[in-house]
Amino acid sequence: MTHELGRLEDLPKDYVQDLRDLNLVPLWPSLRGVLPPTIPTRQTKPTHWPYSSIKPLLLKAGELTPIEKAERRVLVLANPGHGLDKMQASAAMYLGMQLLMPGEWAPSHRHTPNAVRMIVEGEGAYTTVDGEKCPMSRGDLILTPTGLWHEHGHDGTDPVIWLDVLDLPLVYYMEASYHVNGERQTIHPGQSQQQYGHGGVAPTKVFERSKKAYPMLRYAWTDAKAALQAMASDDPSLQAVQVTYINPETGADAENILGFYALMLRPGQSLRLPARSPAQVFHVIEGAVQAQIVDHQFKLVEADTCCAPGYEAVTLTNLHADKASFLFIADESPLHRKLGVYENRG
Ligand code: 1HN
Repeated sequence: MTHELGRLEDLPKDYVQDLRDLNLVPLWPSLRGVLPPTIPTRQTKPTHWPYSSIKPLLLKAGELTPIEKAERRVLVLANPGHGLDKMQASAAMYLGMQLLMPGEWAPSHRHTPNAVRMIVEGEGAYTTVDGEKCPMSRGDLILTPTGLWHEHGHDGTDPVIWLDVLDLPLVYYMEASYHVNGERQTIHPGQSQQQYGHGGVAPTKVFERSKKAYPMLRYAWTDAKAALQAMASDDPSLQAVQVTYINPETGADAENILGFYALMLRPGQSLRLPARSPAQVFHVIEGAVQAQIVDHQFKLVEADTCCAPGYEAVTLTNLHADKASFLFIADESPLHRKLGVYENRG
């Protein structure tokens, strides 16, 4: 039973002022606000960012702002429900589209928020993470976990664009967000994708004394796509043809706070994802997908991105009747599970 609670206006003004002077606040006028009945208040609005609108503005940023004046040349995909200035897609997720022009270099730094990059367009760029040179190709996922040095370079001939996903809003809220600038990294041999990019086997560490917390930094799209296609053809009754990007040493999510997945929709398939507590982000790697989120129907084409608030079911429909479509998904599941607030409401 939810009772009407006393309002602030019900209290004598001088009493409220006496409280305020002592940095005190009565709880009951605000209790329902912070603890609403049955379902949380979500500021995260279903939002669609079409790539066709972002790309020309991002290329324009390339003309307007040299990389030295930007460090990272990014247009942030901000959720209007949170207020654009907050630069957040959901409570815990930040999204940005980043442009690197041929010959440019985005200098080395490290920071507390975890990041990943999903490569959208262009060839010839690379990210160096913790001394490992990670080539960027369309659909690849590259991790830059908390605390690891990273910088971006570009030896190709055309602009390269990628989607950054960070847990920045959460880490900032925790008052734990900061960065440190560094020197250009020396590249060492030992590409993690070569060591870990083959399911079921992992390098035997005969001589190693300590394990790396993040052994795999680059997840090639060719491998993830092949896994999805193999799963789909192996079991035609499998409803959700989806893989999770994991740490191959532990089997846990690739990063601590956000979860990353690749989903294949069969030709014409419609898939209802149950209402779960974490917010989600959908990005089309290949194909075209309709996303039904609350009272919104987004028609997503290649490289489009959208987000959905938590506690809502999402229905994804492949708009191609004759070929598969592929989505990259990011969500807040690892965070919710670790904090014990994860729910699946069906
Ligand atoms: C960052 O370090 C990168 O390294 C991109 O490319 C986006 C957004 C906020 C804070 C740090 C990068 C970022 C970022």
